[in-house]
Amino acid sequence: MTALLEHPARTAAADLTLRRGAARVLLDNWTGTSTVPSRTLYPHQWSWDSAFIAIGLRHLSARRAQRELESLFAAQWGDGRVPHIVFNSSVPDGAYFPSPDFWRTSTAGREAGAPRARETSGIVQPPVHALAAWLTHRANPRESRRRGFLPRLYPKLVAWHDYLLTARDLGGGGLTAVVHPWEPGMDNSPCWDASLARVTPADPAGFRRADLDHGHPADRPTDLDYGRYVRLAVDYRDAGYDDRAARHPFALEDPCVNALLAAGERALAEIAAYLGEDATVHAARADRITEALVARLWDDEAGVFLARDLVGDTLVGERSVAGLVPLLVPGLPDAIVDRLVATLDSPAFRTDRTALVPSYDLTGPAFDRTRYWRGPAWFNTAWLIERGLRAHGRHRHANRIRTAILETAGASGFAEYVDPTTGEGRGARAFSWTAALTLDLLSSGEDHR
Ligand code: 9WN
Repeated sequence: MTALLEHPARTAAADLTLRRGAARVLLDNWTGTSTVPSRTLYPHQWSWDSAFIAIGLRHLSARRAQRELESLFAAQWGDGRVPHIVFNSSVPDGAYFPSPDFWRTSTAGREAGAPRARETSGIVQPPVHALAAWLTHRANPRESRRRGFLPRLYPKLVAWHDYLLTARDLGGGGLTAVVHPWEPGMDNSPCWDASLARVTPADPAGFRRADLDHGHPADRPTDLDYGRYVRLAVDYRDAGYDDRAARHPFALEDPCVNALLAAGERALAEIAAYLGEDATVHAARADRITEALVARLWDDEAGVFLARDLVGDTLVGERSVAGLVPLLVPGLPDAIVDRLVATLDSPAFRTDRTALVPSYDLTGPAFDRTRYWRGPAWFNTAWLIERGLRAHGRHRHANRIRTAILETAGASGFAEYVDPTTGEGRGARAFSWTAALTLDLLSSGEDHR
């Protein structure tokens, strides 16, 4: 295991090299209107990737960061949803699965208000966008004002959160639900195993995975899981992506998604105040989501927030990094913050010794140090936890994670994720959010951002 605390302090020259490397990745992955997560594995625009990318890009070009978010929201649906993928029509269909001819949103999603002139997916990803918009604005308020960035984006962000808190409050408890494992952004987390087991997989002969052309089968989700992802997406599509008509056999409240929504409402309150709009509605919403998060998803014995399976109305007893992300929420009770910090240091996550924060409990029955969201450590979740720790004044822990991100990002060639026990890079390299968040930490230093 990497003993990160024993590493010498970074030098200015090392930081400059890292900054240049991160900038290079973002420049290479820019398409002219947005940034692909990876040139090989993910050749389109992804929703939460774009938000993390904007957070880093703002340090290179505030204008480009604004465009990153604007291009995503240009594909927003009439019902307020922001699709998890916006397809680039010049990329061949076979380059990524599922492709536009699978989702068929411009026809199947018509009633729900899918754009007619753009092809997108029909599901969503975590709402990091209001936070990204506010940080992007703050990077260069003059340029933001000149381009009318926030006045144009604010109503779209409000419609997006409205969709999540109305059409997607499937449990009726004031939280938003995910209806597909791709929605929380942690595709094959063990947290979904029991819920997914209820889903009959689609026939593997009916589709061809493109991810295995670039990713190693030992790192990626299994064929069985893919069959279930396809089944859920096909059924949602056949219900017209209508949340009232769809059956939603997979429906869970995820702590990371809801923490981001609470943090997003806080960011909307800042944006509203800046624009002279009513900020109190957003602050009140943030409070309500925070209360519901604690009431519905906190598990004191587990020491983390857990996902709630809405089909059986039970908490899922698997500890994952998603349950630590609520550290990001400003109004969290102190006792819960203390408990989460203790969990970070416990044998389950060992952030005193591991590289970054493992995506799943190191001592859990499904732990796998290489397979995607079943153990590997990701840079976006580490960045969110670093930010949360700092906001709660836990600077020693925040510094440790910051150091781990900076050390590991450069050494792994800006990997998509790393083996949490060694820090060795896995998945795609030159991965955009890894580069963007590295750049953000280098540019923002250890101060509160
Ligand atoms: C499916 C793009 C996305 C990330 C997700 C990550 C992975 C896609 C895939 O890549 O998901 O959306 O094909 O595996 O799990 O978090 O947004 O980087």
